[in-house]
Amino acid sequence: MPYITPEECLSSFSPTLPKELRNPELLVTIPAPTCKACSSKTGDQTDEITQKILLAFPHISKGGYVKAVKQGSPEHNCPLRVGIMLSGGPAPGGHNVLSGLFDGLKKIHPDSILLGFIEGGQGIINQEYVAISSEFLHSYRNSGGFNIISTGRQSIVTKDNKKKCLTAAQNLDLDGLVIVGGDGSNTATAILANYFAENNSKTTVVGVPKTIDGDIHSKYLELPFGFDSATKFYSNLIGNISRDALSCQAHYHFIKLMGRSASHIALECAFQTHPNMVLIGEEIAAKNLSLKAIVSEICTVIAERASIGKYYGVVLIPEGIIEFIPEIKLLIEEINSLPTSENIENLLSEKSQRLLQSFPKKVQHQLLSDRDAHGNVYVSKISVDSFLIYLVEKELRENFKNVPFNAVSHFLGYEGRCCLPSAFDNDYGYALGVGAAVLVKNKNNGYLSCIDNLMLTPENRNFRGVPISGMLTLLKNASGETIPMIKKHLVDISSPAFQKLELYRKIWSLEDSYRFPGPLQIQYPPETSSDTFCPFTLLINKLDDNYTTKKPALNHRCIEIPD
Ligand code: FBP
Repeated sequence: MPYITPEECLSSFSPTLPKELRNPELLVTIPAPTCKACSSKTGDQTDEITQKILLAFPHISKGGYVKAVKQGSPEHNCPLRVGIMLSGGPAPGGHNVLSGLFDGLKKIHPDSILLGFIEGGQGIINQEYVAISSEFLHSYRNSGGFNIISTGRQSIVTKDNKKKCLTAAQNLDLDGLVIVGGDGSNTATAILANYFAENNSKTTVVGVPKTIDGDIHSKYLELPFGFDSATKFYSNLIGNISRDALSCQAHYHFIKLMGRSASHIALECAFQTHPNMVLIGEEIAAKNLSLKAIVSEICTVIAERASIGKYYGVVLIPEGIIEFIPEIKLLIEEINSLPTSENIENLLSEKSQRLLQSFPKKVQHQLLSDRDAHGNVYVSKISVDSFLIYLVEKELRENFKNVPFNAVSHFLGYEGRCCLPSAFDNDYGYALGVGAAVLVKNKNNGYLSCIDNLMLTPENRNFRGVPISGMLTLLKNASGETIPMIKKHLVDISSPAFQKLELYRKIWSLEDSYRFPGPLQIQYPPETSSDTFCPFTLLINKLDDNYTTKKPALNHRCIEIPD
């Protein structure tokens, strides 16, 4: 077999579009007929939150879900000028969002122009951009990362920055602005869309759902792009580590997995690799498990394994877990409420001071000194993996008759969010990009490009435009103000996926049922079937009819009626 270079491999992959999105030049968006609540959105919605959101977003709250049908005639299409910005952490599949948007716009009219804003929000505020050409795009197609135009976390919705974005859109004569991001960025998409409309701007603002964390979810939005590749990439590494654990039989591997808050990544990687233990933040919160209880549970498994001659194992730990542990959550809230100062520990309550002093010096420092962009404790920087090792060692020494324990810590993070995209994310990202072009063409301001039925093969999936205003709810922001925001979608512990984990966990803890998924591939495996290419958690939840009909849209207020 001839050797194929990675570059040849990337350029040989040609994304498959859903049938519904082929010929974007002919597509018009029409209301998707199944959503009763959305079609009468301004009329009969009485709940207080909805009313407040309607009031806050009067210019973008009137439309319901849309789908695309072939009705237009290409000769009436005008060239479109569209800007795109990438926001927040990178996610595999992002370059294909740009590719899909570019190709979609060119099909709508060959003279359409795509401008890529450099470094996310900063680029639009400062009007720094690059005009995307076919040649420029070529080497980025199907590749990972966001390096084509890079990304940033600059807010675009402060009073000043909204104005600057509007000026940029006017100066550059934009018909559309596409924002690729997660819960925070898409909240910003809605705010900007409303602001642009209020100021009679011709620019249609649309969003694309992204984040490896998997924590943005709505009706017709089963997953953001990036989650599938990152979890497959991490699972390959976890499989390798498990193989080493089994080979040497000498170490416990504590593996911290990226994912700011929700534990979706850990849950999916557990199904992919069958570790001996996996902690789920949402479960800890629901069961109100203290740090002591968590440590004691881990020690019990280690002692049980030791009793059958096993002194090794694999433990998965979501990086966001720290915020779900009740007493640490309170401590963090207390630290966040205090102004940053040198002697902040002296300002804490006595209980919090005692708790803090029981932690290793490194963790104390991380809690007190590392702050994120909002001035809050930088939760994702805390080395929860070595912290747990420290506590487990101590507990085994003091209460488990000194069971032998030799641990190694790992952090799987940045390398996964910029890995090679899976075929799933390359198809998905490309379709989301074409969908965004269709939404701009049809002036669906404040909409999110969504692809539904992700467990089907790519050609059979469905395109939907989802009004972002319908995804908003009232939440407290970092400064304690209650404002409309998209709520992070957490692991639902009543979901079939979590129930399945509960069932298998006991077996995995003692038996070594490790799974070794191997390296991530850009092509689908031969004999493609959905159970080999789409995330297991999605598949398990979707296959349970009861669950999907009862909980079609967590956090979403729209009620669907059958056709
Ligand atoms: P997004 O939600 O912006 O996609 O970011 C995801 C993420 O990769 C998290 O998993 C992680 O906690 C965080 O970004 C790390 O952020 P930073 O780039 O600031 O270190």
